[in-house]
Amino acid sequence: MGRCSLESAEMLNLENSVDGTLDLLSRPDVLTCTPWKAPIMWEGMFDPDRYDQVHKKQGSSVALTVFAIGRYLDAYLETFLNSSEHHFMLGVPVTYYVFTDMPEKVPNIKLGAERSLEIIKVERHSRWQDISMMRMKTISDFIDSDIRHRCTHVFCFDVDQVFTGRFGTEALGDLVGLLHAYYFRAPRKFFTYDGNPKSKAYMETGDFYYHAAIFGGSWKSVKALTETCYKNILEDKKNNVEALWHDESHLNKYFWVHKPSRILSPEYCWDPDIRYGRDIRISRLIWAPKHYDTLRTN
Ligand code: 5GW
Ligand code: MN
Repeated sequence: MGRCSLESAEMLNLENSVDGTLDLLSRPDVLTCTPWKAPIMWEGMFDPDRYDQVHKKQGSSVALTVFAIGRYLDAYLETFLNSSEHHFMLGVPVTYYVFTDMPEKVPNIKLGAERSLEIIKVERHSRWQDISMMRMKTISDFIDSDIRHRCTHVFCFDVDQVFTGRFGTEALGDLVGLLHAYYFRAPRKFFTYDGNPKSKAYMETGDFYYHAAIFGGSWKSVKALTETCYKNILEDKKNNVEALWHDESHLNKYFWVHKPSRILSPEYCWDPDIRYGRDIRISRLIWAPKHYDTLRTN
């Protein structure tokens, strides 16, 4: 990873006045801005309290969407939500949207002030690839019918993860992507984009390899992202193709065409099995252990 080519934060595309206070040179070990002048958020670059103050004043509010279908509910949901109560967007109002096929099994979580939880029943798709991909349609529909009336921003999460540090308002932006922990140190030729020209997710090259376990932004931008990805997934189905990494391939294509306005470093979604290195100064969220043998039986 090279240095940011910008001398100071004022040359960034500022989404928010407080972005002008980012210290892009405080992390010479990693890339802190993209060629299109969006910040890449690393520990040490920002003042968390300043971000909280500004977002409180602006009246930002966040929807967190998460799916817990079948065995993933018992395996992960309670730990995910409890840890989120300690670390996710503590400065602003949060609404959890839990999508599940078993509403009665959602655990009772003690929520902080200005935090609430909605449970939405969804059908269970029999193929796991469809469980993952069809999240795009469900989120898109729900932003239209509910979220856009109640929240300024939306963040979409995999459930098989645990918050371990601040995941705060510094992550809020118009269109937000996450650098995949396995690829951020790798050269572009190793990125596993979809390589089949018949798929709508096909791309020859890209900027970064983004991880589909977390994406977010303003409700409008997340609506556009999820709707487009869903339409492209459907088009692929019509043509009898499936992208290499399913929804993640479509997300990567979307971010190639529509550049994120803000990017989260892998500190925001780290796999503790990877060698840490000095570049990872904090893990704000970690991958939970995967039990594919018992969880992926369909
Ligand atoms: C089940 C088997 C194989 C793959 C996914 C599932 C599955 C996913 C499921 O049975 N129930 C479920 O709720 N999911 C949701 O989709 C979870 O929110 C999960 O975090 C997300 C993506 O699936 P993952 O986490 O297994 O995918 P990877 O890319 O993290 O391995
Ligand atoms: Mn996952």
